[in-house]
Amino acid sequence: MTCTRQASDEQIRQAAVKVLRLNDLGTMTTAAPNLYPHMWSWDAAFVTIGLSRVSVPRAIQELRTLLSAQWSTGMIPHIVFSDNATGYFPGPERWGTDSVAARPAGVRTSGICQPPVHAIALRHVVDRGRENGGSDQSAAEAFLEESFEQWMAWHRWLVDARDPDGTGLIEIHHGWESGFDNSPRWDAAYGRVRPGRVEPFTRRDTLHVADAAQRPDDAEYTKYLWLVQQMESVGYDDKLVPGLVDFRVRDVFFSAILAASSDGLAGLAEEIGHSTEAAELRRIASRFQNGVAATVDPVTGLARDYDVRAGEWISTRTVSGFAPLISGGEKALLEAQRDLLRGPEWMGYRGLAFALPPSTSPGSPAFKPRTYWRGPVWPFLNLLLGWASRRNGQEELCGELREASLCQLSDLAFGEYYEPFTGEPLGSLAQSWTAAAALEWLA
Ligand code: 9YW
Repeated sequence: MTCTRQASDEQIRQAAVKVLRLNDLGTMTTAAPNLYPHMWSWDAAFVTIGLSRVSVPRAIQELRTLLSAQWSTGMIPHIVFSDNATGYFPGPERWGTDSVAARPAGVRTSGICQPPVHAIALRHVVDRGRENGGSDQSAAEAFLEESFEQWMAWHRWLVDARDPDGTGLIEIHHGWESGFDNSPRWDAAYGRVRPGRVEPFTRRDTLHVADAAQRPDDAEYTKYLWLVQQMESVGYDDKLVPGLVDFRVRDVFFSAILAASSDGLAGLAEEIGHSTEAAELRRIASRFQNGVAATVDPVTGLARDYDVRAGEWISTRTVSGFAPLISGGEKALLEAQRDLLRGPEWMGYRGLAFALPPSTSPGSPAFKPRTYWRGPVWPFLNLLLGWASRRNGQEELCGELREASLCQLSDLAFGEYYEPFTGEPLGSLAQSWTAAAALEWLA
């Protein structure tokens, strides 16, 4: 598919830098100007990747701010609240985390986590530092030394608290932990959630988008808050939550990211002489890589999540089915996945505005082209797929994702997500991780 860009590389670069500047509060970049006025954990990792192309010290600061919110358990919370805590619902009061002892003093956070993309971002920071040399290099290398144990604690917490039985898959307790909030992946699991009495609430997300129908509906939102209430009732205690929470799913995409990040962190560990930790991280990487590979549906070729409470595989056709491309694995599996991704159900679906994978396959009955995680294309995910395909030696796929992404992002809107067939930017505009993805693609 050929595509005509609406702006030059330099115009895209300048506009993307402007978005990151606009959303920069000094020591944290908000995920979006109005809709998300705080730091989100996995957004921060992508933002770091983009920032490292502009300023290595500022990129380091982003990760440092995130780490300042790490709980003593090792968990990195999914939201680090800025002082403007009123700008988003649910804020820290609703999360009830102020009384949790594991939370570091002076930082307000949510009580759950998001996919661990951070070590991949750290690798980018170190590489950019070394390319630039001088003070960038020394700052990046010093940060690696200084922060290493904290990343290690994060990966160990995930393994111990979220996969105590050694399945090779990470268990999540809220759709928000997946980062794919209302994806049809979670419909059956949410279908079994029966909320008790939920404290009254007023949403704010629907105030900031043109069309509320693009967002999760109120019934979905009530369930999201019910799960928060359940976890909050036991102070987010890792030992107690699994026994009481109504949502327990092994998330294949999250697990794949843990595999990829652990492998990346192992490489960094070796470079600074932490060989014991490097070996531990390689074991984690291979355990989760195997866990991911074992979920692949022999009929569809897509990886699957597993609903722990129902004892069922989840076979909805979403982009998370390409988890093996992220975790890495055997050549035959990676080739089959690549072919599927490029095929007629995904990047090659007839009529797409850009040859980029929709979050849910348009061939799936669950597909909704304008609704959040139910169909739209998410640009940051394409960057992650591109990064992984290059690591996998699949240069051609990476090139195709790059070309189509830059064409999409040349509208300079930096949408949160895009309608797959019209190419219309939806959700928030000037979304930070979308701008960051553009900067990295341009490099
Ligand atoms: C919410 C910030 C976050 C992302 C999630 C995405 C959305 C909204 O926005 O969540 O209210 O939590 O689903 O992946 O981190 O960009």
